[in-house]
Amino acid sequence: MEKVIHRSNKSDLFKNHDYFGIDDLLTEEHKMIRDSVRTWVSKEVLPIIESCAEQNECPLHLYKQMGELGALGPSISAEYGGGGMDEITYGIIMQELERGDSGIRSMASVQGSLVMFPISKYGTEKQKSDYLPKLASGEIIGCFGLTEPDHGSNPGEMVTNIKDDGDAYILNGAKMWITNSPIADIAVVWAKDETNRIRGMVIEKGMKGFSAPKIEGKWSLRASITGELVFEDVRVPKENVFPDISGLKGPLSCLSKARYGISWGAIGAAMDCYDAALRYSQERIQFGRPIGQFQLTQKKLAEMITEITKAQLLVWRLGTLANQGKATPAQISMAKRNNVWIALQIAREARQIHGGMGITSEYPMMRHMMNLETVLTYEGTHDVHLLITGHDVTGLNAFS
Ligand code: TGC
Ligand code: FAD
Repeated sequence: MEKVIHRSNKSDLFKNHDYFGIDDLLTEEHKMIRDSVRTWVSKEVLPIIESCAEQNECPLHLYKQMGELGALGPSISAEYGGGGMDEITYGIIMQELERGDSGIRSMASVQGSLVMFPISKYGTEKQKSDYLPKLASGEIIGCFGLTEPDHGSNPGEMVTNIKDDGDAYILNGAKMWITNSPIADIAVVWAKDETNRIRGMVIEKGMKGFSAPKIEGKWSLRASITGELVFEDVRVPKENVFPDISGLKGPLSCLSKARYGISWGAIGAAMDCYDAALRYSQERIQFGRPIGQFQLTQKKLAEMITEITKAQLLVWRLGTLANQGKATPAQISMAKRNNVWIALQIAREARQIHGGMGITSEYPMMRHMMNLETVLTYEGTHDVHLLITGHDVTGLNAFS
C-alpha cells in the first residue's frame, strides 16, 4: 500500500549563520542560487521531511523539481543538460539541500557526482547523449555500485567481475549499500575484467539476471532508499562499458567529487541544528531565565558557531582550489572528515540544549544526528579519511 506523506504547517524560522562574513567572498550568482535552493528546501522539503523519515519513504517527486532547480549535476557541462556551474556553486547547493536532510542531498550527490560525473568524464558520446540529459532533468534515476558485502573500505579487492563473450560481457557479483538501487533506472557499476582491472559500465533496469532488492531496517537516512545490486550472468553490451578508464582511480575519482559535495553538505545540517538550538536557548525559561543565559549553554553555542565558521572557511578555500583544478583527494578527505564530524557533534549538543523536546520530530536534530551517522561512514569512513591524511603527511601508507 502506498504510504501518504503528510505535510506539516510548521514555518521555517531558519536564519543564515555567517559569523565571519563569508558572504563577501561569494559572487552575486552564488548568493542568488543559494537563496533559491534555500527557499525551495523551505517550501518543498521541510514540510514533508519528518513524515518521510518516520515512514521510511523517499520523496521521489522531488527529483524532477531538483532537476528544474539545477541541483542534479550542477558542475557537469551544460552541453549535456548539467548546470555548467563552478565548484563553489555545487558546494552551496549541497549545503542547502542537506540543511533539509542528508537523504535529499544524497539523492542529488549520487545522481550528479556518482552517475553523471563518470558518464560525462569516461563515457562515449552515445552514453553521454543517451543518459546525461535525462539524469539532469530527473526523468531517470541513477545509482552507483562500488561497495560489496565483503569489500567496503577496501574496494580494490572487489570480486564482482566481467568475462568477455563476443559483443558483450557477462557480469556476475553483488553490490551492497547502494543508495537508490531499488528505484534506479540505471546503475554505474564497477567490476573486474579478466586481467583483474577494474572497469566501469552502465547497467540498465530490466537487463536479464539483474535485480536490486531493498535493504530494510535502517535507523539512518530514512528518507533515502538503500539496496543491493545482484548480477547473475547479466549480458552487458560492450557499448555500455566506459572505454578509456580502468583501475581503482576510476571509481575513486567519482568519490572525490561526491566527498567534496558532502564536505559542504554537512555544514547545512550543522547550521540547521545550531539555528534551532540558538532559538530554543533564547525562548526556553528555566530557573527564571532563558537557558541561553547559563554559561554551560553559551559554551555549547559558542563552540558550535566556532566549528561551523571553521568548516565554512575550509570549504570555501577547498572550493577555490577545486575551481582552479588544484584540490587534492587528500584535501577533500580532510574536509569531508572534519565537517561531517563537527556536524554530528553539533547535532548532539543541539539535541541536549532542547532537553526532552530534542528527541521529538518537532525539531530536526535527532533526524540530522541519525543521518550523519551514515554520512560519517559512507564515501569513506571517518577513520579511512584520517588514514588518507596520515598517508599524505607521512608518506607512509597504512593500507598496504
Ligand atoms: P590507492 O593505491 O591509494 O589508489 C589507487 C589509484 O587511485 C588513485 N586515487 C584516487 N584518484 C582520484 N580520487 C581519489 N580520491 C583517489 N584516491 C586514490 C591513486 O592515485 C591510484 O592511482 P594509480 O594511477 O596509481 O592507479 O588504492 P588503495 O587500494 O590503497 O585504496 C585506498 C583507499 C582505502 C583510500 C580507498 O580504497 C578508499 O577511499 N576507500 C574507501 C571506500 C569508499 O569511500 N567507498 C565509498 C563507496 S560509494 C558511497 O559510499 C556512496 S554514498 C552516496 C550517497 O548516498 O551520497
Ligand atoms: P568496513 O569497511 O567493513 O569498515 C568497518 C569498520 O572498520 C569501520 O569503522 C572502518 O573505519 C574500519 N576499518 C576498515 N578498514 C580499516 C583500516 N584499514 N584501518 C582502520 N579501520 C578500518 N556504497 C556504494 O558503492 N554506493 C552507494 O550508493 C552507497 N550508499 C550508501 C548508503 C548508506 C545508507 C550506507 C550506510 C552506505 C552506503 N555505501 C554505498 C557504502 C559505504 O561507502 C560503506 O558502508 C563504507 O565505505 C564502509 O564500508 P563497510 O560498511 O563495508 O565497512
